[in-house]
Amino acid sequence: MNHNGAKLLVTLLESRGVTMIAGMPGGSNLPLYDALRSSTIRHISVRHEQGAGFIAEGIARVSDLPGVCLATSGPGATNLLTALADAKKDSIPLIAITGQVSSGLIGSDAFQEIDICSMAEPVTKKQYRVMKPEELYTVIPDAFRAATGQRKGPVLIDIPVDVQLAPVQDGIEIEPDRDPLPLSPVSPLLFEPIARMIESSRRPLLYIGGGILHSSASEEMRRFARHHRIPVVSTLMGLGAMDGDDPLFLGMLGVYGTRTANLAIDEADCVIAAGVRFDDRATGDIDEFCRNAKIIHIDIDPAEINRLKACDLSLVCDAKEAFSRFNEIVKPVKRDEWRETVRELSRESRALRESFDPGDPRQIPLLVSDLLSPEEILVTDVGQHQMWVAQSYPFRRPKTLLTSGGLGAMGFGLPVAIGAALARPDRTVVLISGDGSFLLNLQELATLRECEANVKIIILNNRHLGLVRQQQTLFFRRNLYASRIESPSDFTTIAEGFGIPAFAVREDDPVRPALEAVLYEKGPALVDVMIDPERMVWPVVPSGAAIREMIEREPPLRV
Ligand SMILES: Cc1ncc(C[n+]2csc(CCOP(=O)(O)OP(=O)(O)O)c2C)c(N)n1
Repeated sequence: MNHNGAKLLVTLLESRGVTMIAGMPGGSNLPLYDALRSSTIRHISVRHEQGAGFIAEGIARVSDLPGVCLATSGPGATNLLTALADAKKDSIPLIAITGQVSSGLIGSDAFQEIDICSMAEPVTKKQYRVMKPEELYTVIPDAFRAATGQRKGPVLIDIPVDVQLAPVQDGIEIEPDRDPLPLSPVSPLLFEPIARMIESSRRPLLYIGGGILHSSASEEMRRFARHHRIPVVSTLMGLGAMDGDDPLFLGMLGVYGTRTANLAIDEADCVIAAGVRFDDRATGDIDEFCRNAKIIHIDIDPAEINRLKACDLSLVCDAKEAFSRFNEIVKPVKRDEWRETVRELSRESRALRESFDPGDPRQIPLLVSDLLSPEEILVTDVGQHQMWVAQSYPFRRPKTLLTSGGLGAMGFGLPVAIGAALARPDRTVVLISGDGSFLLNLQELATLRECEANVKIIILNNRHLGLVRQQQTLFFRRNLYASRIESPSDFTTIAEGFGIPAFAVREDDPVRPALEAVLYEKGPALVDVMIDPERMVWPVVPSGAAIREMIEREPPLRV
């Protein structure tokens, strides 16, 4: 008998390849901190547990390992919930460890006692309450399998403080690291009808999402699209899977999608939907979505098939395997008319990028892309800036965009950028945020300074909750209420207060020199760029409308 539950947990995490944990100590997890002190795992001290959850997500989003975060019971644990929900919606592997009050006090409404397992139930794949330290021998491998298996996601492990302190018998073998359970092989016969459907279509189109990135299927999917000259549209989560500069790529579809993507999918007669969930942000009115097309749905999660939209053929399969197979069996077909239509749309989408006027906020992501190599990582927060980035930044490589797709959580940006930069010190990580979102986890500037992660922050500052202002303008008779930031914050002074070098760009100042200063500065830096608050995200699809019914500019005000 030579160690306790806490030491055992840390040893098991080390054995799974965990090198970093983000967290904050408190009464119910102090034995874990005691054990971490002498471990090889680097601890990242956050200023708010939501930051810990998002830092862990940042680590997971750029690596193949789950991110790990740690909080105390009660408020520490509840502060993790937003990040867990975010990870669940975007299928990000995350292991959240929470301390719990002593097992004898559970159920007594003790100080900082919260039933976090019940609270986390809808936002995690699995929850574990560990009541004996020896259970960790099975809980930890199971938790890693659940987080990384098939459709990835978050899990929660709750450990009462007395279980962390309880002595552990030596001599139990640590289960060697195992890959998640492999999917049962897909019968080759199932690919055939899909291949025939694609071959017989006149206007096929690929509708791709985050699933392509999760299964590292970009290369196979790109080969398939190029070989058959099939155009590609992407969800927000799928950006980077197809090369943003490829003439076959028609952009992001959906409510804030590009005109070209929305028109193309409306015209297609066969839509190959791969690694997507038919999210309402992508589909608009789901009944009208793909109205002219047969739908082939490929997804690793059987629960997604026919969940929101009935398909004609489906395949429950890893996307990499699916496209490898299609690359072997789908025969090329001549489709001259469709090729011409796609060429036109592609020309239009290119021309659009070149026609931005100087005050167009989409110029800024474009400028950033000029200054960065395609491998660098871009993180966004949530709002207009997120949509401008998605519409204009030509993501060329997989996993170079990190964004809160499913949950749309403001405050995601800074901590996720920190996690990504810690996991990929070889990359530059650029955060494009809004002045509203940035304030939600601003305290993590202290973490950024402390861990010296290479994060460059660009705030597109419109002195508004811009996307809210846009909706109030378009759909609430311009009744702007609570969307104007009445006392704008001085972000350069704030950043400097945290020890981060900062620059400001006024509305008519040139942006490029400041961007260069920030991007080429060694270590973290921030630039606060003033933009015109009147700018909108165009096109936009009104709530409930079909995505072809885009509003392409502001309609006259009807009072
Ligand atoms: C945590 C959270 N609260 C509220 C919202 C609703 N919301 C969506 S976008 C937005 C405004 C974002 O403002 P800002 O970050 O300044 O970005 P902008 O739209 O101006 O680019 C709000 C309040 C949200 N997505 N997340």
